[in-house]
Amino acid sequence: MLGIDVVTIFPAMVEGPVRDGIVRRAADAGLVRIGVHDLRAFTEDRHRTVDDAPFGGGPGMVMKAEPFFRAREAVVPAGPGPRDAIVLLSPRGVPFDQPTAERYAALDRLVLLCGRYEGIDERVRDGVATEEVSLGDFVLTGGEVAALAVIEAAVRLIPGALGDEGSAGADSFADGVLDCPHYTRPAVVRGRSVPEALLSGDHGRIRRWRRKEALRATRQRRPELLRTARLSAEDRTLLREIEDEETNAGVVQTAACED
Ligand code: JDE
Repeated sequence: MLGIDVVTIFPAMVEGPVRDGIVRRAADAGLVRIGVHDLRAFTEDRHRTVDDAPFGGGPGMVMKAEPFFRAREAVVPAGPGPRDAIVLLSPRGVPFDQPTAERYAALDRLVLLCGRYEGIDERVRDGVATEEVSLGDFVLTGGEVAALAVIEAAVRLIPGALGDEGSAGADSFADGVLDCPHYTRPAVVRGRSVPEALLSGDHGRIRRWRRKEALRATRQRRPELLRTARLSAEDRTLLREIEDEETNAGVVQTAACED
């Protein structure tokens, strides 16, 4: 069973969200164990100091290394084995993605280290963390929200965690392309109709429409994904159709402009 331990100076920021939803259900079902640890419990001084001024000067504060070393010794006393990861969340990390979530879901132990302030003493990276990941090119005030995102992404991939809400197999990214659009009743909302193919009852046509719209969204929004996606011969035909539609749309527009 996967055990997740979060080390943070704001345990309440993490405890609330993990005691709800899919993550709580997975924990109740015995599919995952989640522990939240207050970094201040691993300080030694009377003031429970977790940060200090940067060597070399400059603004802001840096998180001290020693409390993280002590937290690691308490949480993983023997040190990380090959089926464990000790992950520092930070904008300096390698991008977190679906394959990383899949790898974490299959671990024995996932330790998430949350930093705050302007950064963290580099010796935590060198001596405690086994890897450093980033959610994206933006800066949060702390790693807690990033840790929660990593927990959700991994826990929902544990077999049985999604229950009867279905399998993770049809997600965006499951095969490297974005998900198709979805519709539910009624068939017309504020004058906006459901695409005709979805009402046709023709399962071959519906499947083709969904795949084409998934590819269209990926091409428009995340074209770089198409270079690594697993594309079938039919996918390539659908992409050629999409390209032709765009060319034709351009011609119509140009003609309309000339009037
Ligand atoms: C995680 N994507 C973004 C933020 C930080 C200026 C101010 C703050 C451990 O070191 C950190 C961690 C964090 C929190 O995580 C993120 C994040 N994925 O922001 C800073 C850096 N520069 C430092």
